[in-house]
Amino acid sequence: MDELIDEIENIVKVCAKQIINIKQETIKIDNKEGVGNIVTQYDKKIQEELKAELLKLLPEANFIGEENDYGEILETGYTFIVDPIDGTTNFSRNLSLSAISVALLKDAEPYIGVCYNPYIDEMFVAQKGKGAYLNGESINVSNKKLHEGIVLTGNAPYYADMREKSLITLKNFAQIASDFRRFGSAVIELCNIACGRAEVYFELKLQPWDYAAGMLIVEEAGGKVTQMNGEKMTFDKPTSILASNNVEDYFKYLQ
Ligand code: 2AM
Ligand code: CA
Repeated sequence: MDELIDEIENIVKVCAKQIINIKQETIKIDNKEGVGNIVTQYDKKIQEELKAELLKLLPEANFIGEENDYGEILETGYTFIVDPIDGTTNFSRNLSLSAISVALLKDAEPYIGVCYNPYIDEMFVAQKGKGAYLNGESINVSNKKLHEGIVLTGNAPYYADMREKSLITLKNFAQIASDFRRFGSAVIELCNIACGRAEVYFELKLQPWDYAAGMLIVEEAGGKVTQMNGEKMTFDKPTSILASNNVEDYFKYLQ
């Protein structure tokens, strides 16, 4: 594995300490565009710290971060795509279900993914073609079929016009699956697919920083990640997502 992974892991772990150490009452919430789209001073602070340290590692890289830091994706060279706190709503409500996500694209394709859930000290990493790992142990998607499996869902609550379709899609899956869960962090949902804790995850609309790292971890763990229409994921604009253990054709459960 590229030693860049160890260096990125160390940067992420240091930045993540403040997520679990903050005093809930110090959180200041601002609203962004859309319904329920919030940001705290910690999202911005952690993004600035991550950016400073990651660009020391790769000064020639471009940087894209959820909190208003939108560089270009380099067609040739490195581009970081970072979500400083994925699951901001969970973070603001002390639900202990958030993660830091750092993707490093090489020539506009995912090359390294690092996702860290500091609440339970779970560090998921992957490098293109080199497999996926959880705290150093190799991981694989499950081999369960949907009827004995768990569906993870995002219901894109931020986009009122998608709510009905999200719930109908969840119903289509939930009528077959053994059960469903909703963690409120695309990164945590994707990493749970990668290590075989659940079988399929869908969300009607996510931003590239929500999935750029987690999708590589799922793919390197033997899973499949596409848009809900089967097309390749995009990194320059938001898209829907269907991530699975690739054990069956899950498209048949979609609208
Ligand atoms: P965030 O917490 O970093 O914003 C939950 O459904 C998932 O949706 C989370 O990963 C959340 O990321 C993401 N998400 C995507 N678009 C969002 C939006 N407009 N508002 C809030 N969360 C959004
Ligand atoms: Ca975020």
